[in-house]
Formats: sequence, C-alpha cells, structure tokens
Amino acid sequence: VEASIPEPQRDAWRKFTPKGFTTSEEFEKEAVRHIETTLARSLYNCDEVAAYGGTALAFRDRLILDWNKTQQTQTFTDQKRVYYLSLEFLMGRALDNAMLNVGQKDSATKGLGDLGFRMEDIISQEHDAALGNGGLGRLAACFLDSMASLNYPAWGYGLRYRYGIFKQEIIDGYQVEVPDYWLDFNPWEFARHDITVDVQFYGHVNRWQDDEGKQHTSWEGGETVLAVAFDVPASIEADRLVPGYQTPTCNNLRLWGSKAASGEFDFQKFNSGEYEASVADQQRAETISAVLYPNDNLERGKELRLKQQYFWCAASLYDIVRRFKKTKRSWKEFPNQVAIQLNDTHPTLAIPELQRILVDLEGLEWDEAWDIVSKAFGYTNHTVLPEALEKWSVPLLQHLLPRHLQIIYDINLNFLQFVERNFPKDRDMLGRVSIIEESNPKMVRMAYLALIGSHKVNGVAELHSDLIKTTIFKDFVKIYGPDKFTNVTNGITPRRWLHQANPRLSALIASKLGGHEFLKDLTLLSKLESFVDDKEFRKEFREIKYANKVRLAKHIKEHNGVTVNPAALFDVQVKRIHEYKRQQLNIFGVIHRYLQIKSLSAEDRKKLAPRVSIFGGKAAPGYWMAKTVIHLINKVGDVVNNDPDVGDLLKVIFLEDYNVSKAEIITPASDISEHISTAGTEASGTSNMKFCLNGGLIIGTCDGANIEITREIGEENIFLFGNLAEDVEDLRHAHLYNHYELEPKLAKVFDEIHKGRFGDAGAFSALLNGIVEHGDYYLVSDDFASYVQTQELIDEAYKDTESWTTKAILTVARMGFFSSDRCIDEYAESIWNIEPLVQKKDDEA
Ligand code: 8GP
Repeated sequence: VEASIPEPQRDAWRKFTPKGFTTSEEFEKEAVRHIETTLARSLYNCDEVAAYGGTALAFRDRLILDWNKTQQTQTFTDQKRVYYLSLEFLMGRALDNAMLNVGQKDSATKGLGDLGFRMEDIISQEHDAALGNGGLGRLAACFLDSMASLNYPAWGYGLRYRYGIFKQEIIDGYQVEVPDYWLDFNPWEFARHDITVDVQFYGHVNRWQDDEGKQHTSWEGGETVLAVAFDVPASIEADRLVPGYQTPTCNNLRLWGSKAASGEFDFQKFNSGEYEASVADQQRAETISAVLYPNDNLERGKELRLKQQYFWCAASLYDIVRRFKKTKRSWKEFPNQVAIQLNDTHPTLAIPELQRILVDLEGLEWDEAWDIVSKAFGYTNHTVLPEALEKWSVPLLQHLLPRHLQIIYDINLNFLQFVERNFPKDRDMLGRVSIIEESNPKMVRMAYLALIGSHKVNGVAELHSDLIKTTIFKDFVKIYGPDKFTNVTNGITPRRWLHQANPRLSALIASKLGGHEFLKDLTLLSKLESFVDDKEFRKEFREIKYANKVRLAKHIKEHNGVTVNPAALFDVQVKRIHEYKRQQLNIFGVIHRYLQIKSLSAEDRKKLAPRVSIFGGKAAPGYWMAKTVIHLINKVGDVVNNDPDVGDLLKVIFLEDYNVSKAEIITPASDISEHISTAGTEASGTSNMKFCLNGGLIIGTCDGANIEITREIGEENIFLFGNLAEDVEDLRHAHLYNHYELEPKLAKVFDEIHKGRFGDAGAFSALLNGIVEHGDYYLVSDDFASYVQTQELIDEAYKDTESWTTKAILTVARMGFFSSDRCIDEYAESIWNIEPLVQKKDDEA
C-alpha cells in the first residue's frame, strides 16, 4: 500500500496515536479543546449546543480509533464480508449510544457537571438521524449494532438524505408536516470527497461485434451524477460493558450523497446572464439524495424515487466491486468474498447492475455472470400487503435505464424458459411468474426479480415466512422448491432498547445476574426467573417502572399540557399510523370506555381502573385515512381530558412527532402496549419486543412476532384476542357478499361520533363508512367485541399488582430469543455464510 508510513518511522507515529480518555478530567480536557478550537466557541459563549458539540467530538475521536483499526484489520484479513443494502437506516441519536459503548458515560457526566451542564440536557441537543420511516429502517439500525457487536465484517450502504422523515406537528388536532433538516451540525459523519462514483442515467445502448465476432453491448448514459461517500462509524460493539480480550469492532455505514458531476455551475450560462439555468444542473443532481420518501408500506412509483434507487445501487456496487478487484481474485470467487443482503425490494436494481458490470464491462459470458450474481444476493421480504409491493413501469425504466431494462428482459426470458421446461403443462404459470406484468403500461415486478436473482429469500417472522410461501410467492416454491425460502424472525438490540433506554432496569438485572453479560447474550435473562419471588427484586422492579412512568408523565405535561397520574395504567400504541395496524380499533375502544364511564354513577366510577391511552405515530402525508385517525384521536382527547366527570379515570394523549429518541422515553414507561393489526398483515413488528423487554405486557392479535412472543413468554403473560389469519379471507368475502351487522357496542360508538360528540362528524365519515359500507377490510367490527372484552380483563389483571409484577418479570426473563444478535447469527449462518472476525487486543496488525 503506497500510502503507508515506512517501517522505520512507525514508532515515531505510534508514540502519538491518541489513546482516548478514561477519567472525567481527561474528558473535560478533550471537550473544552474541541469547543474552543474545532467549534471556535469560548468560555463566554458556550451554550448547550456547543457543549453537545464538544462532548460528541470527544467521543467521536474515541470511536474513530476503533473504527480505523477495524477497517484496517478487515482489509488485511480479507475474509468474506456482508453488505447490507437498505434505503432506510433509522439510527436515532448517536451520543448516548457512543458513551455507553465506549464505557465512559460516567466520567463524561461528571465532567459536564464540572463545566456546569447536565447530561440529559446535552444528550437532548442531538438531532435524531431519522433516515427511515418505521420498522424496516429501525431493523437496519439494530442489525448494524448486532453485526458490530458480534464482530462480523459488515458494511451498511444507504443514502445520505438531506431531509429525513418529516417532523410532525399537531395543529388544531391535525398533522402538519415540517421538513427535517438535520445536517447543520453532524459530527458523526466523515465526508470522503475523494471517494466518488460517476452514476449514469438515460442515454442509449450500443451493440457491436469485435474482430473475433464477439458481441458487445455498452450503455452510454445521457446524464452523469456524482455519488460522494459519507462514512458513519456504525456502533462499536458492547465489549467494554463486558470487559473481554477483544478490541471492539466498529463497522462502517456508507451513505451516498449526490452532486453535479462537473462539480461546478455552468459559467457560460452565468456569463450570458442566465443565472438560474447556470445552477440548474447542480440542483437537479443534488435533488436525488435530497429527501426520504415518507411512505411506510406503500409504493407510489415516482421517477425520482427510481433515480434514488439506481443512484444508490450503482454507487454501492461500484464500491463493492472496486474493493473485490483490489484482491486480484478471479470472478468465480466473488460470492465467496461478498454477500449482499437486499433490505426489501428497494435495492433490487443491484441485481441487473451487477450482471451489467460482469457482462458489459468485465466481458464475462451471460451464464457465468448470472451464476455469480445469483449466488451473491439474498432478499428479505417485509410485507405481503399488495399496495406495498414495488412495481416500476416499463416505459419509465426504458427511459431512465435502457440497458437495465434489456437485462431484466433477458433474465426473465431465461427464467421463463426454465419454468416452461419444468412445467410444460401449466401454461398459465408463465404469466403468473413473469417478471413483467402484462398490464398497460407493462410493469416490472421487483419482488419477483429480487427472488429470481437471490439464492435465499426470507420473511421476518414465522407466520409471515409461511404466508409468503402460500400467497405472493406460491408458484416460486413449486419452481425452486422450499429450500430457497427461509425465516429469520426479527429482533432488537438490547444495548439501545434496554441498557440505554432503561439504565436502571439494566443495572438491576446486572446486579442479579452478576454483570452485564446479558447485553451480549440475551438468553442469560432466563436466570431472572429464579428471582421472581424475591421481594426486594420485585419492589425495585416496580419502582423502576413507576419512575419511568413519572418521566413520561412529565414529558406529557410539558408537551401536551395534560396532567396524567403515573399510578394509572399506561396503555401505549406508538407506530406508523396505518389502517392495517388499526389505531382506529384502539380509539373506538377508548370511546367505548368513555361512554361507559359516563353511564356510571359516581359511586360505581370509583371501582374503575384509571387509564392513560397514549398514541403516537406519523401518517404518510398523502394518506388521508391515516390522517383522519390522528384527527379523531386528538378530538377524543379534547373531549375526554376536559370532562370533569372523568378525572383520572381516562386520559387520551397523542404524542407529537414520534421518533427513535421519543421511543426511548415511551417504551420503558408502558404497562400495556397495543400490537393489534388484522391477523396476517403485520409481517413481524419489533416494538412489541421492545416493550416486553422493558417489562410491559402486550395486548395483541395472533399476528407477526406476537405469535412467537407468546410461545416464549407463555399464554398466561400476554393478552391475545381477535380472529386468526386463516379466517381473514373468508370474513372479508362474507362482508362483501352477505349482509353484515355492525358489532352493537361499536354501533353505539359510531352513533356518538355521528351525533357530533367529538366535533364535526363529517370529518370522520370516510373512516366510519369504510367499516359500515365498504366491507370493513381490516375487520374492525369483527374483532371489536373480543378487543373490548380483553381490555376489561386487563383492567382486572392490573388491579392485582402482585400477579401483574410476576407476569412482567417473567416476560423480561423470557425475551432472550428476540435479540437482533440472534437474527444476525442466523443470517450469517444460513444466508451469508460468513464468520466473525475477532481482533485480539495484542494484535497490532
Ligand atoms: C415492516 C413490517 O411492516 C413490520 O411488521 C416489520 O417488523 C418491519 O418491516 C421489519 O421487518 N415493513 C415495512 O416497513 C415495509 O414493508 N416497508 C416498505 C417496503 C414497503
């Protein structure tokens, strides 16, 4: 490597390699130095923002040392790596996580105290890195954490959006979207202006024959945009929590930003007075990575979105191939060195792109290339909802990526010939499984392309993985056999979702288990079961939950102006607002509860269990029905929270702008959380796991990972209700073709809404009509009685504090399976075929 320091000079260098701080004084020295120099602030000009900056930079320095070392070791060792391609990484804040991983949070807290700041205030200065919508993006973030924690050589690849998911404001009970410009100060990224890729769009395809008669194809793009790498040190492993012999692994998340290829604006235009036109190219290029599309479980087929996808796939593959080529191996070895995981279908264009690189640029034969391609990729499906399955129109692809469209057609031709040979009697099958849908315009079915181009396809929970095999991919199971399909049930990182979000609970567990080892091996939590009768432990466990509720109550008071009683049962539903997730079922249940309270005498009311219903979540800006649900929740809150008859018995709270950092406050504070999707619609869910890990119980349907949670924690510790997935089709069918009656309690709720009890009834008519007149697709009415009944069971169960405590403790103790570490080990073993790379401390590679 030409750029390395010559051997004789290395000692001089090593003498000055920074060692990082280990005391509060050393921390202060670093923080003050950064504030005064890097940030150019002074003793007389240091607010909390600057103090955050200094703290973050001090910790960043520390992380970078591990990061450099990890990258260097990975390069020298050169073993197989995994590349996780995801259009979303919902990282949240980095500082608290970095402090815990580096293991110096205490010294920093003391150091900041000496300088006149409080740690919580400093942590809350950081902008969330909100480059994702919901579960899919947060899963990618948890996976980065686990891949590092388990020492897998792994890189994440994504887009560096200038605007992440919008900020949600609630104004007069309506959602208003505000842009999320988060990059004004981001100490966690390194712009690599020297690492760039030219990405082409549009243009035309040339074919010619060389002197030996060999056919060649090349694509000449009409527009070139520059991809610039921005690197983010992605979660060092938790080794310092559990002192060991290893050097922590710090993997890389590479995010691509777009820039005009020329890098300059057009001087000729500028000089001739066309000022706007002179910067137009630059702006067009920068638009590609400007903004995250705010849809969750919905695809809209916009050209700019397709440009984002190709831009990111092309840059990432160029980078991966460049790294592989440096090793001078033969192409055959590519799949032995590289595993690429597609996080849903968004990166599917990477498949034809790699085929193009191998055939057009590297001169491999088609079959040889395809063999390499289809061994390198794995594809994870995250939904069976038809409206979320990506399709791109053929004319759009033809225009934007003409060569890729040809390649897709050739992949399809080969595939269909294979199918025809194997299923000569089933002519209809060809149309069903073709990558091209014969509609007008024709569409490319991205899920089929992803499946055909990958060696493994996985769902994200058992039920979901079974469902994809019997619904959307049924024919493909016949074609490829069942072994191509597998399940990896989702998980969550216990570092962020237990240790960071709930430090007191983490400490209590550590005190019983003799250390924090469980953060690296979550199955150790099972040892907590033997403390279930330990009085002191139970008391402390309850006190922690109470303290977390007090903290949330304070947040609610500050942000909603409503006083809630921390002794009441906190009932939480926080997630994206979507009809299939059924926040409407929850709010109708709340209205039912309200009506019941109103119908009782003052004497009888005293027997009721007080409850706080807490909602949070964003609606996609164009999703009218979801916005209506938000409006209804807020209107119900206005009425209920101001009704003197009700008092503490019921409060309804909508928490504005739900995001990762708010989840860290909300999750540890719930008694019950709601995971109540129509059976068969929620692929997995991951917040269900977070709540359980924090000692909250759940009410849920037999859907997604709820089923496996039940199997692990025991039926007696979860509140399940509602119809089963296998019955959903028939029920829907019956709604459409038979007369159906609204469930009577729900009918009463609707009557009150119609009467205008929660404001203008017209505002909610589409929501109610969807249920009353348009077939109740999500089975709200079918599940309402059993939902309400289960809520009553919960009221009773909560009154029995002792048995509730037992359920909560057992739930925590039995959550070991749901660590994302377990998922990553499963992916590594059954899909990626990669091994951990352990860096010994004494290994000065
Ligand atoms: C989500 C699923 O809805 C959720 O159940 C699961 O826990 C999560 O993925 C992680 O696996 N799916 C999506 O967000 C999704 O499919 N989004 C877009 C691709 C449409």
